[in-house]
Formats: sequence, C-alpha cells, structure tokens
Amino acid sequence: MISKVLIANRGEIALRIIAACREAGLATVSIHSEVDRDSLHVRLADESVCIGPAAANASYLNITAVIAAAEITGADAIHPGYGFMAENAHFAEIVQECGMTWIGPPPDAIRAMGDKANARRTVTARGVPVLPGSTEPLTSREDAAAVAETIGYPVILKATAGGGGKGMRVARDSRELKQVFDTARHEAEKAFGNGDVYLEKYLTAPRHIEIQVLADSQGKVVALGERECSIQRRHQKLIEEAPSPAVDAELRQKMCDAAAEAAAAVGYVSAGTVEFLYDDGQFYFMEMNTRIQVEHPVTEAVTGVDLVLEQLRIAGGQPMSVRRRPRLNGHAIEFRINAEDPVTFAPSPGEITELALPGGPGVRVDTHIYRGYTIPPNYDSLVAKLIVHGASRREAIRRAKRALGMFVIGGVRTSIPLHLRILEEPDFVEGRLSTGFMERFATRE
Ligand code: MV4
Repeated sequence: MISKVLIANRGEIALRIIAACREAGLATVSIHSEVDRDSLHVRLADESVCIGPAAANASYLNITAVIAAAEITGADAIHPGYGFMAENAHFAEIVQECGMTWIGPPPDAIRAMGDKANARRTVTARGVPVLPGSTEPLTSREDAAAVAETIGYPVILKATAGGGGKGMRVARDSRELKQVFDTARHEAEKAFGNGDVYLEKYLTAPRHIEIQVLADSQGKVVALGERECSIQRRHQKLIEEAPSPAVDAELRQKMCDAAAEAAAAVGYVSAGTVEFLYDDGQFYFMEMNTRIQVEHPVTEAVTGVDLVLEQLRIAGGQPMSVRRRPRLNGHAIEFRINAEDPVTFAPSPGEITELALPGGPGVRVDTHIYRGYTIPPNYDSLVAKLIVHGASRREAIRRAKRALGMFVIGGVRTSIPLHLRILEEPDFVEGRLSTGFMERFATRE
C-alpha cells in the first residue's frame, strides 16, 4: 500500500494527479522549479519542494533532485505524469531501488516498447498486425533497398530508439531511399544516441487510432476502447475524440483484442496506450505509449473510469476496479488549448490577465492557469484541455462550440480561434479525418 505520492511533473497533469490522490485519500508532494513557485500544483499539494532552476534538465529531469525530494518528504510512491521522466526506465528502476513504488509500468515493459523494432517483433509474435517491413535494424543502403523492393514503395525509415514522429524519413523510390538512408541514421544517432533504423511500408493518409489499456498486477488486462487522434500538427495532437467516427463494434473488438495482446506480450501493468494506423479497413500496430496520456479524459468521459485513480490502485497492488471492457456512453472530444499564435503556432507565453472558464452540461476543463499567473517560456505551451461530452458526436460538437465561445483567456494568444474554425470545417463535422487533415486545412486559405 502507498500513503504519500510525489508528483514528478507540473501543469495540468500535476493537478489531475493531485485530484486522484485526494479521491484515494493519499497525501501529496509536489516538486517545482524556480520559475514554478507560483504554480497551482505547488499551492494545492500538501507539501512542495523546490528542486532546481527553470531548465527542465536541471529540475524536472534531474533524477538526483527528484529522489532527494521524495526522501526528504517521506513520499513512498512517485507518479511521473506524461513527458519528463514518464518513459524513463532507468528512473523507474531507481525509484524502486530506493524502496518506493513506481506508479507506472514495469521498467522492462517500458524498455521493450521503447525499442520500436523490438516492439514490432514482440507484438507480431502475438498475432498483432503490423505493416510489412524489416524485422531487424537495417545494416546498409543496399539492405534497405532490398527490403523496400520486396514490400514496394513508398516506404518510411524509422529510428529504432525514436517514437512520436522523431527521426522518420519517407522514400518514394530507390533513389530517394539511397538519399535519405544515411541522413536518417545520422539523425537517429544524434537524437537518441542510437543510429539503428528500420523500414515499413508507408501509408500516405492514415488515421491515428489508439486503444487505452489498463493492466493490473494480478495479470488482468482490459482494453477501454479507442481514441481518434488524427487531428495533429507536426506530431502535436490538437483534437482527440472517443469513440472514433471510423470504428464500428466489430473493428473495436478486434483492435481492443490486439491492444490487450500487445500489452500482455511485454508483461504490462498500469495504464498504457497502443497506437495503430488505420487505413482502408485495416489497422496496424505502430507503437505503445507506456504512460498516462494527455488525451486520457475522453476515454474517462465515455467509460466512466477514473484512469489515474486506477493507476494508484494498481500501483498499490490492488486489482483494477474494471471487470471487463466498459460499454461506451456517448461521444467525447478534447481540444488542447495552447498559449500560441493560432495562425503561426509561435509560442505566446506571458501573464494571464483575464480568465473565465466554461462549464455546464457535458463540459470539463483541466487546467492549471489562473488570473495573474504567468506562463513561463521554459516548458510546453499546453494551458488547458477542454473536454466536451454529449450523447452523440453532433451534441459534443455543439457543446464544444458553446464552451469554446464562452472561454475567456486574456493576455496571451491561444488556439481557441483555431479550434472554432476546425469546428466549422465540413470534413471535421462529417468525421472525414486523417493525419493529413491539418495540412489540407492550413493550405486552403
Ligand atoms: C507511419 C506513417 C505512415 N506509414 N508509419 C508518426 C508518429 C510515429 N508514431 C509514427 N508516425 C507515422 N508512422 C507508416 N508505416 C505515418 C505516421 C505519421 C503520423 C502518425 C500518426 C499521427 C500523425 C502522423 C503524422 C505524420 C506521419
């Protein structure tokens, strides 16, 4: 059992974890950098420790400082949130070696999924569909060209140690493949300290559909349905929804079974997400995110499951409270509200001079900002998540327009106007989504 949780994060997710700890009757410790002294996660936790300067490397990513904060305050568990050290298997091991509970998956499961080529091989062995491609890292341009000839162009080179869109290169023919092979290897080596790359058939306009899973230490794995996350720009998601307009009950069952197999294949425990590409009736495993995700609330809305509370239960050794895959209730959509220019996407940090949050039926806002708060330039630009829930997708869209129209954030530019424009887009309204949506949307004006 655990009794005091240190939250190794900041922003809205730190508040979300504090909320779950309160529900579970657990004490909370927050950590903060020097620029985050006036943050709500500091005020709302039972205790808080300053762990270093603004730069994330010196504070939220400083293992020694985070562990020391836990030791000093007597925390017996650490929740990493998302980003920062959430998928750092080395950190997870240190937490455990220090006698504390890691509120997340086993370090070996993080590692198994962190190596993308290994993840591909591991899930394939369990019958999970993957795109045609190489099963071992490519050794040379000739090796790459030979694999590409057998599967056909276009192909995509991906870094074995990559993920989330970093270190990828598309080749439409053998000439392009020869050109990008060395670049891809060099980039992977520079970005991840590992130059291994593998190759897959490239889909030009797929949907990104992911499955939420929960697994407990009793060996139970439950898939909680999908989220459609196709609306993204430069691998930053903007809008996520559950269920996906493209998924019917039969496909959902197949994808949930595949996701549960993928999780079981690596001995997964805790909340996780299995990402698939979907195109023309077929789905293919892409990668598994071994953390709670930004967009988890849309799954909470349609399943009624408190995913962070389940993470706490599971980490404490209790069985999850979910017996089988929940029936989905209605439709939920999340809008990420960033402090950035809605046209250029340039960050727009600064003081929040005015704030009015929407509410009412079917509206949830997860945010850490308040009037008078200054958004520092050092971290990501997410300032709020609006989650709307309705009986149907149409009702959710109506509620989104109402809530975004009543959302007041003064002093910084935000993505609210962009979301209102997307909501008027016929392709969005009709659910005709793909990872190319934002490009089409941006270049048509
Ligand atoms: C792909 C792909 C098309 N074909 N793999 C991007 C993030 C990383 N997880 C994998 N990604 C992709 N892999 C094959 N074989 C297209 C993407 C991709 C993408 C995926 C999901 C959401 C947005 C995306 C935007 C561009 C490319």
